[in-house]
Amino acid sequence: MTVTVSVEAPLAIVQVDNPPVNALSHAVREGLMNAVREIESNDAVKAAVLLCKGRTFIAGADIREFGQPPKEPHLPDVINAIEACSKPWTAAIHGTALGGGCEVALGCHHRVAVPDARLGLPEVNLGLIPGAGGTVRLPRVIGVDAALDMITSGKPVGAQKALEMGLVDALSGNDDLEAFARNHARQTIDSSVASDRPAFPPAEWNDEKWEEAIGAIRKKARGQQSPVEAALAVRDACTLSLEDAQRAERERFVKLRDGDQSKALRHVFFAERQTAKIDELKDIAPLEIKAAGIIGGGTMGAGIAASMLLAGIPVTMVERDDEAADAGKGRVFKTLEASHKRGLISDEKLENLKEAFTASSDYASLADADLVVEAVFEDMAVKKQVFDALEKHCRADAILATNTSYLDVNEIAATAEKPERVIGLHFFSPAHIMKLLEIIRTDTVSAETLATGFALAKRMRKIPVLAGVCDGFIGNRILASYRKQCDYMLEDGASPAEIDSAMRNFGMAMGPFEMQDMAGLDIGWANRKRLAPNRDPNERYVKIADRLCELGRFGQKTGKGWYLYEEGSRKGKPDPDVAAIIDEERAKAGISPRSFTEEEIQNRILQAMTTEGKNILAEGIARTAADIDMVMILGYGFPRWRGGPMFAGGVKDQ
Ligand code: T1G
Ligand code: NAD
Repeated sequence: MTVTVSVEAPLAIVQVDNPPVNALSHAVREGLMNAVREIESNDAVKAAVLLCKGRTFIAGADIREFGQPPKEPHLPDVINAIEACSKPWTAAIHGTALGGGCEVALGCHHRVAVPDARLGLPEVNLGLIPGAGGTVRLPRVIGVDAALDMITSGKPVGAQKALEMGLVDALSGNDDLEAFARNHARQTIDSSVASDRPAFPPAEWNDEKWEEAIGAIRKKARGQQSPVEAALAVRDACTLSLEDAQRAERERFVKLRDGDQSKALRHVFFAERQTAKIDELKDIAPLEIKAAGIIGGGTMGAGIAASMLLAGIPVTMVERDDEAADAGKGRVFKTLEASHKRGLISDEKLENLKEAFTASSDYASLADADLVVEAVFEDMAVKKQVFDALEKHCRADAILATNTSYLDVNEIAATAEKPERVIGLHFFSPAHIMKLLEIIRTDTVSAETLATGFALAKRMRKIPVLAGVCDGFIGNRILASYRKQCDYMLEDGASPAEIDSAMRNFGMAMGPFEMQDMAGLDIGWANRKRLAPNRDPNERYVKIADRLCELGRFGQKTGKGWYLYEEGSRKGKPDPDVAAIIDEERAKAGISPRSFTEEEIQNRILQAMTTEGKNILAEGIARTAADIDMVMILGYGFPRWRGGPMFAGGVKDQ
């Protein structure tokens, strides 16, 4: 039974048991509605406790049901019935009371929680809004400002903060939630437990304040509808009757649920959880990573080291010489100190992490490392030298990984005496923040090595995506394909600013030219030079980017790239010198420039991504279209609410 009621007069204990997260499936909704009827009709029952078995309180509606015709009882009706019950209900919360779970708790008359519980309304992350009274009840419980922030950001709050906000009435101990909730419920029988609530509706929230708040939310949403709809629903809660506000909320919810953005975001929710489910690895035991090594303390080496330290893995860094080792250590410590400054780690934790890190130029210091990642120059000869040194100094069973962006990992593995332990671990910059990790499988890698890569990703709270060996793996290969389209449109008549603006309006975090200026034009230049000997002479080649690189215009780091960066400003300005170079190249190619619409720019780029993605799938470089979507969303700023280039391009896995 997914919902049971046990009467222990004067209490009734209502228990939900629907693994894995007690989602509000049809059976749960029906069970709760029956529980209300049973409690209402039993005179011996004076109060109720609602608790859940397993690891969490109700974590929301069952997202898997959204594609199917909704079945009664609908959640709003269940919650209204709980709230209308003449006997007070106390919700006993552990784990994560999210979405519909938080709304059920809000329908209860009282809420208690364990200290490490979290409560939230994350529906906006699924392209939805709370659809069962959350936008109407939450502002009445914690006030409009706090409710607006929780609902439009989708961010949960911890139990202590929830207590301070008035969202929960009391905190139990870590292990006595049920007993604590029973006792709290008994106290509610004579309604001796009162909850003070903020004045509602709040006088200060006038039309002007709403306009300002909604405008700010719309700007931040960058084209996603749900945060704006959520804000409008909260405004309805303040301006309409309770009944009308609930009706309006439901209408907004249904419209969003059946819309493209929510379908895309629900696709991403499940896609994110499938990338690590590799059938061939499910029975393979990964190697335990007790200590790691990093070769190279530059941008990536330092970022990966910091990310590993934050995941509790001690790190030994090796650089070319002691001076470079010190510089690498400085970058690692600077990253850890930044996390400390933002309150993510305590003073003590910061010291412990620093003690778990050493840097030197001595490869012998890697003798105990279980896994080593090299992040040295993107140069095959240098990487091969490093792997030679690793084979000499590391344990025979240590895993040797390369962070190369483009180079052939099979070629690197072929130099190793034990190629089965060589793998690609392609982190993204900044490595301690970006969640994407492309795990590159060579022709010779062992299942244990692969399984260890996935276990490392989970421990570092990264989203791993399995990729085969090719130029650029999945993400950089798709990036190269749509950058070509950008260069063609540039030479045909578009400007960098027009293309960047079109892609920002598409929902990308940054346009392709702004992105190059941030990452550095030299990386792409080095790749074009590397690929030049094998380039198809019949393929159109645009020289504009090379012209800029030949002038040393590498982007923000040189103050000039596609744009001009005055005195350290990160916001670039169009540069007439770049326009002149573009005009020269058009003239050489005999091109009369034409204009491009924003839609044409967006379609050309999306189509390039989807086409390259199909090639990557056909070649077996990626397992699924959903994996490709996750790479482009997590690594390249593709808007989540469009589902990824494959989903947006109509390519779905069977
Ligand atoms: N519905 C269906 N399946 C769900 C689910 C849900 N709400 N939440 C999780 N799962 C599955 C998930 O796919 C995975 O399955 C397994 O549970 C473990 O999840 C009316 C309309 C709760 C914090 O957005 O945030 O309520 O892969 O790997 O890391 O207004 O799951 O094992 O087969 O993520 O410990 C609102 C979504 C819904 C919460 C647990 N609720 N879930 O994290 O485990 S909309 C949410 C989460 C709604 C109301 C509206 C997390 C978690 P499988 P997991 P975890
Ligand atoms: P970087 O130039 O910032 O750092 C490279 C470091 O390697 C330098 O500190 C250098 O001193 C050190 N090094 C060189 N040879 C060495 C050797 N023999 N032994 C020990 N240390 C040595 O480069 P980066 O941006 O950190 O890139 C490193 C690798 O990561 C490259 O393969 C690059 O393609 C890849 N990568 C870079 C990014 C990025 O955005 N920068 C993203 C993903 C992957």
